[in-house]
Amino acid sequence: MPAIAVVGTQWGDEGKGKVTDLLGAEMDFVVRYQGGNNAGHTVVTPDGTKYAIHLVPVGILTPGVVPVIGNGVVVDPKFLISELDELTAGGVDVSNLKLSADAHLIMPHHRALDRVVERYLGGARIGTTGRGIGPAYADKVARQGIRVQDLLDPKILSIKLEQILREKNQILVKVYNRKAIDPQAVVEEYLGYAERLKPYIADTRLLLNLALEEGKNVLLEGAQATMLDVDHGTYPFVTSSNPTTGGACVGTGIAPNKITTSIGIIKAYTTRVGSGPFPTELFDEFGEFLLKKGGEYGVTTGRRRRCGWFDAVLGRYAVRVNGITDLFVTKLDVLSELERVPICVGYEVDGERVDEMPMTQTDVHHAKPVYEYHDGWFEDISHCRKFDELPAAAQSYIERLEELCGARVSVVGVGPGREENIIRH
Ligand code: 2SA
Ligand code: GDP
Ligand code: MG
Repeated sequence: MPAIAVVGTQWGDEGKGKVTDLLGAEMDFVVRYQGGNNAGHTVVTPDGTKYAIHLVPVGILTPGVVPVIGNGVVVDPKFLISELDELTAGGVDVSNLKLSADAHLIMPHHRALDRVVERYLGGARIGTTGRGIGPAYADKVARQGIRVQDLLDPKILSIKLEQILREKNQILVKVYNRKAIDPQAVVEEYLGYAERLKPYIADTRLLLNLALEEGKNVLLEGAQATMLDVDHGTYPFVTSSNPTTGGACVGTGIAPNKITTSIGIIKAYTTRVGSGPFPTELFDEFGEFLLKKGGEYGVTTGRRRRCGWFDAVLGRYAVRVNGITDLFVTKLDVLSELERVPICVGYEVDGERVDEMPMTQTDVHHAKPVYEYHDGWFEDISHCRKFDELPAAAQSYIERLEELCGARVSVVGVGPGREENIIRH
């Protein structure tokens, strides 16, 4: 059995958590492959319990599934322990969790630098979650990272940290006027976390490959999304990892030819949290409508999400970049009660019509949406479970998205609950 990737197609918060949870029952392993506790995935279980999951895979909520934190994730150990404690207190069994020995750790200097750099950027800030994600990945690539396995060797941990903080403290104190961080205090703190995390540390690359060889089902759970990808997104207004399907290979050690299904989660409209270009963003009463009706507030930071109409240029781009085989459209229910529903089918860039994502960021910043207008529908569709139960206008809206994006829509979400879906394929 091959591996299945679930990826965000827009700027995140498409409802990946709900979809992963829905698929969880058929999976043996559910794996996070990038990002860290910047993610926020909401799951509403059939008994109405609402979970906000940040660092562990959503699959942890499904009994029998082995949840895995892959090598591509950056792990804040203090946060991980508190998330595990919270889940345990809520009756969730976390004992099966596997944590890659190769995953990098988020250290106190990463959190400090994330916040202070944002403040110094002023109007040019990225709007990060302040969790230390960017600085942790920067150190990983600069070969100055500290990995989960270093928690198992106190001597190495101490040597590495002393060396790294010699430089980072100069930056914190001299450039940003912050307090220096005491390496020995951090070593002690992290060795305490090591005691708690030891039972979970594993060679997840080997574990997952052996599982695939045995015909087990592996779900690769993306966090953030295509347009936040450090290579393929709206750089520099991106996160520091690769949420796209390619990142799932790098972030787990699973080869590309093992991933034969790539499910793209796409909201029936668009949202973005943080700074950066957003061609279909609305600043009028329709933007307010989507914000209120969609409950568009960040799960991690509580920030208000920017809202706009569906962008098919972006959808098509995501289908290509991720090799999406199936689209899962979420939140179609939010669009009920609109007279007409615009779809962005292309952009106008400095007076010129373009149909594909512009090559340069300057052009993306200048892109103005070209809309096609669809008839709306007024019915509450949250009870619909079959495609032909949807109002005709809602059906044709989905069919048009399918046509414009170039991938079939296999599932349509009509509410936040695990059951509130229309399964087509
Ligand atoms: P970072 O912290 O370095 O990853 O921030 C860089 C950019 O990536 C965006 N980003 C996100 N966008 C949407 N959802 C995310 N998760 C949370 C959620 C966000 C929240 O599920 O709601 O609560 O604010 C997420 N994580 C990172 C971020 O906004 C920056 O634009
Ligand atoms: P993720 O980061 O992609 O996992 O998404 P978030 O959990 O941050 O945000 C998605 C929000 O939409 C959550 O509050 C979900 O409960 C909710 N949601 C998911 N699918 C649907 C749907 O089909 N309809 C409605 N109304 N809400 C949904
Ligand atoms: Mg989210």
